[in-house]
Amino acid sequence: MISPNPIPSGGCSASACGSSAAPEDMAPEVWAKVKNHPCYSEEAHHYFARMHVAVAPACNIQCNYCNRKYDCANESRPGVVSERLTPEQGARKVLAVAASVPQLSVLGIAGPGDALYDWKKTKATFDAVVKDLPDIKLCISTNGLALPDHVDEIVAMNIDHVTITINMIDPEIGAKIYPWIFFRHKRLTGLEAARVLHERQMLGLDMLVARGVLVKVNSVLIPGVNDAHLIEVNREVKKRGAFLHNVMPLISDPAHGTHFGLTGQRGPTAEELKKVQDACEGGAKLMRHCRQCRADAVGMLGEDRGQEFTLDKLPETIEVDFSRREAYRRQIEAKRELAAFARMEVKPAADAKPGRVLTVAVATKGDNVINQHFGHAKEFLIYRADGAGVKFLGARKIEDQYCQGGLGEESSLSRIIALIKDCDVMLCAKIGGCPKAELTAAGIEPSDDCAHEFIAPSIAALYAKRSADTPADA
Ligand code: CLF
Ligand code: SF4
Repeated sequence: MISPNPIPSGGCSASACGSSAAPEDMAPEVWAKVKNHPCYSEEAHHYFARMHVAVAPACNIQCNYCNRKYDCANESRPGVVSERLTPEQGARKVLAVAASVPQLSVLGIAGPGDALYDWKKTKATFDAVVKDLPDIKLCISTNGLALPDHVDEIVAMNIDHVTITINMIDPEIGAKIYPWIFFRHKRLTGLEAARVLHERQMLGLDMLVARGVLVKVNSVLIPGVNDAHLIEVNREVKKRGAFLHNVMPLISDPAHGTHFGLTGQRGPTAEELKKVQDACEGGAKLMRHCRQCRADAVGMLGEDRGQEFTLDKLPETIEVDFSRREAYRRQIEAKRELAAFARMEVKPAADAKPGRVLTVAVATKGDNVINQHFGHAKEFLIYRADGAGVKFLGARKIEDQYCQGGLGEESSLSRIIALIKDCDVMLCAKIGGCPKAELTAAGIEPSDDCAHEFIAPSIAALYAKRSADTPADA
């Protein structure tokens, strides 16, 4: 098996086999746009970080899952934004993060309101950032109502990535999600509000696709409201040229003070979410690695370093070392080449019995490698291996790590086991005797045998070994 450790100094020609080349199902110009974007490329999220700045607090619609005291639920898990920033403060914060986080490749504006309704602040922030940080990608999240009015500026500013939250294409369903919108100086309610919002979302999507902007569609899965409907949303946005579809679970809690929270509307279970995602397969390509990050998130997806970069902690003078950022990107290209070689080894098992499946939880810090200790893992990446190959299913967040202050926490161990109870194997860089025994007793095979190896080839090898060890008709 190819190991990630010995990075060759020269590497092979990128066009022949390295990951600088686009994947087979993607045009090179599209790959050039997404290859460093951690949300638009599942592969990139192993290597690159995003940050949001909360500069746009105003919104032009009301969603039943939103309370404006909290982050925009379009793109964020509910939780108060630590700081609302002016465009100048936001730009300063971006520079400070870029100076110390070389992985930073994308700046997104995703709430706590609507980035396009609050356009002056969004634009002022982006203008200030690109002046000093030309290698950053710009990204916007919007409810879509104001989108058609801003497409020309979006294109002119090289904003290649726009997310539209589309929860319905049927206004009857929309009326259950949006009590009102504010459009052309008027407040509209009920069916009329939902119809106008729907028309504007579709128009904005069409206009962006026509101009070559990559559109991701986020849909909030609301059980009993739009769960059965989201497959129609998926098919419609595919037809219109959306690049990705991200079906994300409603987060609902009375403590958040939202209409849904206060009226008992629950969010979906992990199984219900997976069922809808699986039903959508075959249409618009699904994003499965979303972490529902905050509107002021900083860092790799799944980590939030926002508290390291609050205004009071920003240095007086900020200097970005561009050679360090460039060196990081070169290093990633080398890692990608190696990972691409490794993926070539991931072949479907020719003798796999139909239906034989291996579900694997992986502890990783990034780089596509099994490199995290079990006790330090903040999340697991879940993969499924079958006769067709190895597929990424999604990330599961660990609320409290097993190892805290050097000691193992019994109560968190049982929660972690419950989190991955459907997995056959757990792969990590290191695991102690006690958690190992408890995982084994729960029917999950823990292993650190593949420590510091690439994820997918390790799972493929494990699957092949299991297939060889088990009689075909077992
Ligand atoms: Fe931010 Fe959204 Fe841009 Fe990413 S997040 S504006 S596309 S840079 Fe990403 Fe976060 Fe999921 Fe959003 S993981 S919530 S999809
Ligand atoms: Fe809240 Fe975002 Fe909906 Fe506006 S678009 S109401 S900020 S969730």
